Amino acid sequence: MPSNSPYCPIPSRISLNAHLYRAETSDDLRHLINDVARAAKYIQFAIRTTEAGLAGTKNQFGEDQVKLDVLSDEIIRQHLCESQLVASFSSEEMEDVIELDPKAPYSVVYDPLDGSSLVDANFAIGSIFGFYEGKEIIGRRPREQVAALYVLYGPRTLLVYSVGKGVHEFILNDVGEFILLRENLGVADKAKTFSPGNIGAVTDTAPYRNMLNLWLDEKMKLRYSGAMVADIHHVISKGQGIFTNVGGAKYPEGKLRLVFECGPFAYLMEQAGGAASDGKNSILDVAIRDTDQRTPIIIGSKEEVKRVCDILSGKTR
Ligand code: AFP
Repeated sequence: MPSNSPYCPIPSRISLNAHLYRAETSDDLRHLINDVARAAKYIQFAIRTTEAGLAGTKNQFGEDQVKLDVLSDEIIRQHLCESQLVASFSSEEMEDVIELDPKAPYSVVYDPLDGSSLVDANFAIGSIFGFYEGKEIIGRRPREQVAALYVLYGPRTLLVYSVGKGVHEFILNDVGEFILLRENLGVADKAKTFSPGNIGAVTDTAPYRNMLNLWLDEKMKLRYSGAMVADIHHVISKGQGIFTNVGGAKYPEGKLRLVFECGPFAYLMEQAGGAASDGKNSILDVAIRDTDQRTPIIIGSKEEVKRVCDILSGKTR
């Protein structure tokens, strides 16, 4: 961050580091977020240059790992270890919470490559991170996060972060720096687009089918890519919308994980003025019992989140 000295030129762009500094983020958290952002640059390079095949291994949930899942996880772990600021971390690609240095200030939860099954289709995919103070992750609630961010690898590479002072968007420029694109992104109360995940649940969950019919009858626009990170970014970027992934017979709690996906996005969405619910409570208030924990999620424009919760619970039709 340039000082007030007349010898420091007024910058023509605001870097992620300068923005974090202006937001009076603690030095430790600023360094850690910068380290994570650096990891994301290596991941976006790997996505462009690595063959998109299967790794021949499975993750803790028994899902096939693509090579890029494994590589992205390694890149992030390397940066977390080098930061010396991480007490423990938990990755969607690994079993258990891993303790690094119990005296270090933060714990990090992350999904290294959300939407990795879409790599071969060349759809937008991303990395998702949540940050907690201290070394415990189990027993916490996502509301205790002190920061969350995601990086979206699409035609452009974007980073969207919050440290509890609004939601801000950065673009990776040609010299490899994240520079400010838009500040204080906001999400309106009413939705015009819908993004319905786990849609197979309509076959055995009548209220979800009712909800879908309403969206179609009201001529709301469908915007669904199959990568939560891209679909939620659509809501945050356009400033309105609703994303759902609710339970049915096959996935009673929906498909998405509280710790790595729903928690960080709920933090960002509430910071943007939207809401995130599991159908009854804010996702931010759901206690983390297990890294494997899934939760239904209804997230986006506040009024629409409430309407979906009311319809799914049978309160209204
Ligand atoms: P992958 O990381 O295996 O591609 O899964 C992506 C994801 O977890 C999430 O990003 C999507 O919202 C969800 O799966 C899509 O699932 P359905 O559309 O099948 O419900």
